[in-house]
Amino acid sequence: MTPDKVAFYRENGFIVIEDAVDPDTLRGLIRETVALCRGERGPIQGVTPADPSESDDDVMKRYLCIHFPHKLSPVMLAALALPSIVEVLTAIIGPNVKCMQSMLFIKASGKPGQAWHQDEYYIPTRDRSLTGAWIAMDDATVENGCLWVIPGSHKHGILWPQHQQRDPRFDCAGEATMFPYTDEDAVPVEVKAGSIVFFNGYLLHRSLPNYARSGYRRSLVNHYMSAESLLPWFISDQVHGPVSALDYRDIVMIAGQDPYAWKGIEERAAPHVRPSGEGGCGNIERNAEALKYRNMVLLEEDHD
Ligand SMILES: O=C(O)CCC(=O)C(=O)O
Repeated sequence: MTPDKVAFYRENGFIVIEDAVDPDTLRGLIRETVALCRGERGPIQGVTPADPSESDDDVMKRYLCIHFPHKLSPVMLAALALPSIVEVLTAIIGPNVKCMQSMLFIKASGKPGQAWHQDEYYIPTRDRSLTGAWIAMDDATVENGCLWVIPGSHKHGILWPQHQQRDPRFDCAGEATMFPYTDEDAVPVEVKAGSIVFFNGYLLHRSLPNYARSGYRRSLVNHYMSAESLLPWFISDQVHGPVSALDYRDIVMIAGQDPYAWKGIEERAAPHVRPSGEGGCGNIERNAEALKYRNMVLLEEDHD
């Protein structure tokens, strides 16, 4: 990470580092993706263990995204702290860095994208250190549903209100609204397999469906922040005690010292499949309490 790369990141809110993952590691991540989807690494809420007669393709096509794969897979756990990731994050966050989340996108042909959003909306670091590392396991293209970002949109430091959208191009996650940009301000982030896209938690970004006729757009996305800051994070509609609510401690240190090591580590997040929306977004209504907590409003059918 040269000073001009850091400056580019600060200005634009993202940076692509090419060849950040070596081919062996990449092959290992792809093998592990298959094993997780087959249910071979342990139970994942929403994953049906595969029958030996089912092909890897048939099994991977079932899932859009698995949250917290590092909880079950030592390979995904090791990928949180790849040398290239540590180098970049210590340059843009600081010497002490913790990870609180991983997400494994499989996104087979035909699977939806995710609407405009800011990751800080979901993971409230509030110290503006939240950084995603989006590891491309396949070449990511406009056709197969790469990331799109609005360069510089992180600079406002504003969390734009989210509403629940029902656009069939997107999964069930909410959509940011009221921001002063249009789709024309967005740029696609097409990258080769083995590249990592680092992006700021306030950066507006989205992805479109995988429109390719076949294949996947697999990526492992990990989230990090400064270890000095507390993380008052509720996950979904789970209810936690007062101490947990003040500081989410289901973390993995990837660089430096943990100033709060004395608190220990808690098991809070469980691996689960993200609802893709293809069978409807029934979870949205079920999670009404969680939506209320996040001040998210359900979009009325006749809403413009
Ligand atoms: O990879 C995608 O399709 C969406 C990823 C994303 O928006 C995120 O990691 O916040």
